[in-house]
Amino acid sequence: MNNIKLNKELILSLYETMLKIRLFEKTQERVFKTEQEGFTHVYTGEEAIAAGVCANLNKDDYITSTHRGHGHMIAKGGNMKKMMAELYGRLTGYCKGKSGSLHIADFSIGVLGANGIVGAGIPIATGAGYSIKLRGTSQVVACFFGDGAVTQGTFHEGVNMAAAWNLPVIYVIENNLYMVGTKTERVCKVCKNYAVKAQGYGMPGEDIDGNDVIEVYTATKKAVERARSGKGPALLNCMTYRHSTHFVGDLDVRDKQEIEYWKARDPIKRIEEKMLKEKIITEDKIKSCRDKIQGMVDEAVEFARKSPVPKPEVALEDVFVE
Ligand SMILES: Cc1ncc(C[n+]2csc(CCOP(=O)(O)OP(=O)(O)O)c2C)c(N)n1
Ligand SMILES: [Mg+2]
Repeated sequence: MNNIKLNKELILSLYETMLKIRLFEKTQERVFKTEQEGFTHVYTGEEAIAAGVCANLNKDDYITSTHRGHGHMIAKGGNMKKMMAELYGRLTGYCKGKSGSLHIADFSIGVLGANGIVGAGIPIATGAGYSIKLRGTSQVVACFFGDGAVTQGTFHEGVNMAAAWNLPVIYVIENNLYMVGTKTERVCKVCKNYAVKAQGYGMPGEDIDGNDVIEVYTATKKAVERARSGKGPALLNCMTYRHSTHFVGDLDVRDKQEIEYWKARDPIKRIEEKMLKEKIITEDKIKSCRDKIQGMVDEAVEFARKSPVPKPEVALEDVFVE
């Protein structure tokens, strides 16, 4: 765990964000298995990345997300009731129940959308960066994507343009070593140190421990300050691991020992241990924090369950913009 000193309030708020993501998804997984509501790809094990990155962003900064996007949405300030209702396919959901997990967006807090197409968020983030430059504001964009997306053409096109035009975009690789069941090392030689790619585009890049929320926060802070001051983009390669299968209900092809190795490095367990050691928190406070957040998630489930299902006649509404 990184030894950089952050203030107590900031560490506690990073912890709460991670817990919100964890408990939202753990609850949703249970709901899916018992009520068959909401097909999802969960982020469990990777929470430190969304929490550490988004803690550096303002409400009007943008993010682009992925198929594994609940963590990004929650960390950027998304509404858990509207998210849960969307997963339940209800009218009160973020997209009136028409999108499910894969297309949730909230432009009012800068979330330009989850995305079912691997790598598709990268050029969208570059475009948002260009709009910031044209409008002359000090906003930034955080662009989340997986290690698999780095091998897509959209990565080269999007990152190269942002570097050439000094656009304020932080490209954040959530490097969980896999793309579905394929180990990324089978298709890319530098996948464990993707920061080397940044040099080729002419931007700073850093390989970091993505399970250490303080390290993620600190590396992002540097990149965001640089981007806000007009110096252009940066690439952060965050090493992490997903605890669950690729999607909820999928088979796991990964080695059991490897899974155990990474579970022992769970980002939430690590920050709890650090906070206990440094007397930032007590065991009682951890419990009350968990209870409080679980209560919020349970309310979101109740809200979703009680919400109406959209009528078939509205299926084609909101599909096209005039
Ligand atoms: C362009 C495209 N190709 C293939 C897929 C099928 N697919 C969905 S998720 C995924 C793996 C993506 O791996 P990565 O980017 O590392 O994200 P992770 O699932 O590991 O978070 C693939 C191949 C897709 N959705 N889009
Ligand atoms: Mg991956």
